[in-house]
Amino acid sequence: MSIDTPLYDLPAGYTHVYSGKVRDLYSTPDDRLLFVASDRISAYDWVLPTTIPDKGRILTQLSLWWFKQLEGVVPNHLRSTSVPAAVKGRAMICDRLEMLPIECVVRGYLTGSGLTTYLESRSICGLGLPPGLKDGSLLPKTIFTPATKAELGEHDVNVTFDEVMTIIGQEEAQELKRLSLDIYERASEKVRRRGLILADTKFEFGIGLSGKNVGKVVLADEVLTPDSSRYWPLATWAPGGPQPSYDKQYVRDWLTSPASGWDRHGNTPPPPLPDEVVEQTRAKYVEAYERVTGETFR
Ligand code: Q0Q
Repeated sequence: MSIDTPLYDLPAGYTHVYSGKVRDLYSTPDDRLLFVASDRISAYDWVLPTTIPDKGRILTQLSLWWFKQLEGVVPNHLRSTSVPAAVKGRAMICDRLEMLPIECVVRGYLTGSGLTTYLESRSICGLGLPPGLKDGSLLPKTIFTPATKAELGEHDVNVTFDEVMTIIGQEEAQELKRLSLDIYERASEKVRRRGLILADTKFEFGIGLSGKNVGKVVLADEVLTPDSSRYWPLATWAPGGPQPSYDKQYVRDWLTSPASGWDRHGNTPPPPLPDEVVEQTRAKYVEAYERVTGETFR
């Protein structure tokens, strides 16, 4: 997929702005943004050559469900779901915000890059943590661990809260932290009742440029999806080793099995996924949607 290949057959007036690993952004004829969730899937920092049918639609519907759950808690950038036919169900029309250059990561459990940093320094983003924590450990308290956004393909860089205040100012830094922790706690409690752990998540915020949200901190991007969050089944939670990824474990297991013939530590792109791995992975995304929302995915 070369960068100038049209991704979707959109009407005149929609202009491609940016593509991430699995999401695509367009400007609209009325100068808003069309936020599209593709069926692409990434693993081990690669975008796989095989897509997962309905992944974009499932994750968009989950974001929409969370935006509704968070009404009254935090303003959001969602403007409309009346999108072009080519991206029906997998896209949102969003207000254009002045994006804040901070990845607002909230962690209730220790894993991933947070675990790596903890093992090196027994701290994350300047926040000291007790000794003896393991992969998957519940943290003594939920922590806000911000990062600055990296270029496509690079990893975000952890920063301290003081650095966030220096970058965006004290008032907005404090609001990002307050909102991020509040949203995480509400979501974590809600999904735990459904037998899921929300281990960590990443929010993006911007400043409203018009209308009722002008000057306010506004929740942007996707929200609390399996792409921006780690969800674990509560029943199988066992600190001391890697917890199974709710949605990508089949993909990760196959890619690292002899069956794929792929070396994740090499520089060759991963091979196409077998049909059964695609089907199992789609089913996990549907299951995640239905467990979180309590609604049937249609
Ligand atoms: C904006 N992104 C992320 C992205 C690739 C999204 C710019 N409401 C907004 C948003 C949002 N969301 C953005 N800019 C202004 N107003 C979001 C990183 C990247 C595809 C989709 N980039």
